[in-house]
Amino acid sequence: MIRKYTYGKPFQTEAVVLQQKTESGALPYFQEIKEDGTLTLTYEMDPKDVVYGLGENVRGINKRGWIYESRCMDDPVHVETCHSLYASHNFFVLSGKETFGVFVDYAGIISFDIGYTHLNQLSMTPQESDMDIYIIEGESVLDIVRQFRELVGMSYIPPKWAFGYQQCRWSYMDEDEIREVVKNHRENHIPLDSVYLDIDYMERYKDFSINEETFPKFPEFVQEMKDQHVRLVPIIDAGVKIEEGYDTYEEGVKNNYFCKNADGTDFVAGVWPGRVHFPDMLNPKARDWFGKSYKFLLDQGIEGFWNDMNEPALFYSEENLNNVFAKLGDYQGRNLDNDIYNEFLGMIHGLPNNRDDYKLFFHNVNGKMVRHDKVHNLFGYNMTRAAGEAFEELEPDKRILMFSRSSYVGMHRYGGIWMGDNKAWWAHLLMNLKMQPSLNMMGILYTGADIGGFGDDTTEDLVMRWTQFALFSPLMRNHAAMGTRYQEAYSFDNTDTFRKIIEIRYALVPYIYSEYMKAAIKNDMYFKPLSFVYPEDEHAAQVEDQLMVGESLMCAPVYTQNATGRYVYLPEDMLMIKAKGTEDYICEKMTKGHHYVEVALDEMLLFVRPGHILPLVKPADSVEQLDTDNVKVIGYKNQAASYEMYDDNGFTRNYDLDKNITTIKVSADGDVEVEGAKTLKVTTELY
Ligand code: MIG
Repeated sequence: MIRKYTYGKPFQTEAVVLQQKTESGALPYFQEIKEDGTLTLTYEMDPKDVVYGLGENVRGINKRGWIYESRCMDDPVHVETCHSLYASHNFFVLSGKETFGVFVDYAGIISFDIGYTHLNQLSMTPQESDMDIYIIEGESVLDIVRQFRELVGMSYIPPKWAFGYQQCRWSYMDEDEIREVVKNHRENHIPLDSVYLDIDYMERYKDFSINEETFPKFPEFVQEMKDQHVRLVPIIDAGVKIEEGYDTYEEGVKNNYFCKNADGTDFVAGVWPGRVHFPDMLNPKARDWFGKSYKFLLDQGIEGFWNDMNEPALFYSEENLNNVFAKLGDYQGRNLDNDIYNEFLGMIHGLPNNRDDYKLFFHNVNGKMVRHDKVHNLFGYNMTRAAGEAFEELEPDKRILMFSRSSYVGMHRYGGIWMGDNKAWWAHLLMNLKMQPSLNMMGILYTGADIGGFGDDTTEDLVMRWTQFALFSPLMRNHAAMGTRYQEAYSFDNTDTFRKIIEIRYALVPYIYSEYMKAAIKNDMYFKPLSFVYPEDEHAAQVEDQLMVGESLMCAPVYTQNATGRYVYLPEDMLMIKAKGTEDYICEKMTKGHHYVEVALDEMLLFVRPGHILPLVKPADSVEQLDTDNVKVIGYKNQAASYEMYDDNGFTRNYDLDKNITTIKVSADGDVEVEGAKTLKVTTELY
């Protein structure tokens, strides 16, 4: 059951697709406190209550014990005391003495204090009290999540090739460097489906342009890569370079498609290309125009994009920069003692992503000027929506890969996200795991973090362990920042080990794809905390380093350096697969409870649930080359089980569950029956 409560006059975010009527009574569960015009809603938690959700944030699967703030931020140093990352995901479920879900549909800045100020108090404080709050009740946490997902609409579905392994690096400078990356994968038979184009493919960082010196024959190059089953995925940045004669800039100025200053002139910020204007993503006409601009690349054979810097990140606003320059001279010749030095530094450090700068510009929403800071969290969402809506028109019969850095609830209908600029830290491998189910709760299913870590120099063992976990993620992309150590799968001594790990991903692609499609179509989660599947098991709620992956699997990665094993908790008897590769693994039946399992650096663990089977295929160099008609299933002897495999052509938009399901049934005697869409050849391996 969903009930909606309205405070003040909320900005219509269009996060919700199933419109609800506002209730007349008071908001249940919460107490309202008003102090100095600020509204705070509080709830007294039971010490045992668990809080799930809030999407992209630091800390645990259980969000208790910290204060989170929805304020989309470009912050490349995600230490555990950060309050905000790139997104605003104001949905959580409190589970315990009372169980209910809360979605605060609010475009501005809001904080969620979940046991920070007071251990057992949850409180929500919006910047201004104009918001819709949805209270959701249901039979279980998962049921509440499903209702929420129905409320906000179906998740985005990428093309099937986007379930392959993908390689990115900020500093692949030209065609030849990319050819080399592809060659190194192909020669080593490390599967690969795409290579990303970071900002250097553009001409002076101009959106919808191509550097003709480094990519002289772009459409031919795109085709050359496609002939090798590799897609190129260019980046699109939020800021449009100010440059006379540049069409995107000139069209934007002429039609008033850019965000404005209070005086009606176009707002100027600094980002990659230097001085830029921000397209007014909240203005429907500007959105339509910006989205249609992707056509420039679609026409050259591009089938996927990633949207960056759309918090929006700014290096500086021109206004603040001028102020800083005006003041700089005052410091010259002065004795910079502690206080003055800090003031001086603070001025410079205060230039990027300055909170006050977000108050300087305005959006034109159907004729009304809205100050940016009041709708700050909707920018990235609407940039991706711009593209998503345009793709529906420009490519009605084709799925286009799209994911974004910044997001708000509702953006999951148009694309996925990657988890932004993480670091080559072991802690961020674990953070990656914990964020997955929280993001799935928001409807963001196509997601993953930069494998190996984006910032700082990585190590071979970290990339290995990370790849062993990330091979379960729908978005599986290795990415690193300019200036850091190279971390492609062939860059280290043990290329064979990397190949074997990535091959496991390809053996799993039919399973991962099936589970993704079923989750998207049925508003389910692909990654779940153990407690969502085993709500009666008190210990399951304690487990924050294992996840359920679709219906058949549980994963338990090693995320500690130099560890040669780990503790695993099994909420029921399971079949453990300890794998070095698709031809090199052992299976062992294990009993419910705690275990210590040895896991060498080149090994990883998968657990198959009883009553379930795991379908596998032979790996190939790319998703397109997989033979999905010959399937091996791993399961239990003397147990009847079945699996619904989803398959389709992988690129059209008619996702028909009934038509595309093939059911594989294994009887207690081990007999196999295949029914439905496809004729499969199935072999079994039962334990
Ligand atoms: O300020 O385009 O998160 O993935 O490589 C850095 C360069 C801008 C941030 C993205 C990252 C990307 C980088 N971008």
